[in-house]
Amino acid sequence: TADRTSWFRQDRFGMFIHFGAYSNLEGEYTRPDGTVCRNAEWIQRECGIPKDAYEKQAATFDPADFDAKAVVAAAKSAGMKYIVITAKHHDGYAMWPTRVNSWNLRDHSAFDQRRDILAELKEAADDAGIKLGFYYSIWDWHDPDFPDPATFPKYEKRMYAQLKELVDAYDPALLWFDGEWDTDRPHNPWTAKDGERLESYLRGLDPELVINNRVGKRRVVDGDYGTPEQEIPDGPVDGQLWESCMTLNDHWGFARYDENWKSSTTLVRNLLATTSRSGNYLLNVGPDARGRIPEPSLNRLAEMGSWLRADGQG
Ligand code: FUL
Repeated sequence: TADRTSWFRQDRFGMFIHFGAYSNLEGEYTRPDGTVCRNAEWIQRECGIPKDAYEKQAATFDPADFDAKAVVAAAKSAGMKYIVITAKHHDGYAMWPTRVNSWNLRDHSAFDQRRDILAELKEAADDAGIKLGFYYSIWDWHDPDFPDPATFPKYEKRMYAQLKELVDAYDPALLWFDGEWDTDRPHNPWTAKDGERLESYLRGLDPELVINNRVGKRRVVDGDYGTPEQEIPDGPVDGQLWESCMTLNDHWGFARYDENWKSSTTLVRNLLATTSRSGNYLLNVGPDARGRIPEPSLNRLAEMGSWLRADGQG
């Protein structure tokens, strides 16, 4: 662990990116009866969008303005050293041209089929000396074999195949799992054993991978580090590495109505509180339907960076 996590312990400050088919709705779903339901990356489930309606809207997703260089520049401007982007969130939609199914940005969108935003991000990140990692949700609302323990192994096989694609094609520095928790409707069959098996599979593919604890059941033995969410703990728990992830406003995915931005003073204070307690800070941006990081987010990142540089820490 000591070796593979040395960059992670050093780098301290990263950018989280929540971007997926939900971004296309920009946080608002208009039901057939005209009423509007608001949410962000959970919109499909929380607003009860039928599967075919969600698929239909995803087919119009065209993030033509996604600019990997600009994203990396924004991260750099803040003093961030690594980026973790949602390769697949709970809706199961893959943001790279997976060969496992057609529920992905190349095969189910209005986006330029020649483009691959994860490849673009990897190249831009490499050029800038920034590490790239992927968020991957175990919980999957789209795969029909997910919820049923009897068919779960079929889903698991596809999940392993997708993760191998990600590791082989983009050589990520980190994998950020999520959706391992117990859920009802449908029940989440993921067990601690499943987590151990997946983790050792991934270690076999690439021993250098840094992996968060949600690969298993968030026990100290699961993965390399703990993942407090929207909070800054007092310090390490059981001597474990940790990374606090946090939103800039009140949502992870883009929500056009959410103006509740944290001030850059608060953000700098959070960053310092986290790092002074030996944690990492993973601060989130949610690009809009066109793939653009919102202006208020860009401004805050730049302000954080100029504060850090003026203080001689950048
Ligand atoms: C949570 C997810 O359910 C949220 O949508 C978000 O991705 C957050 C970072 O993790 O558990």
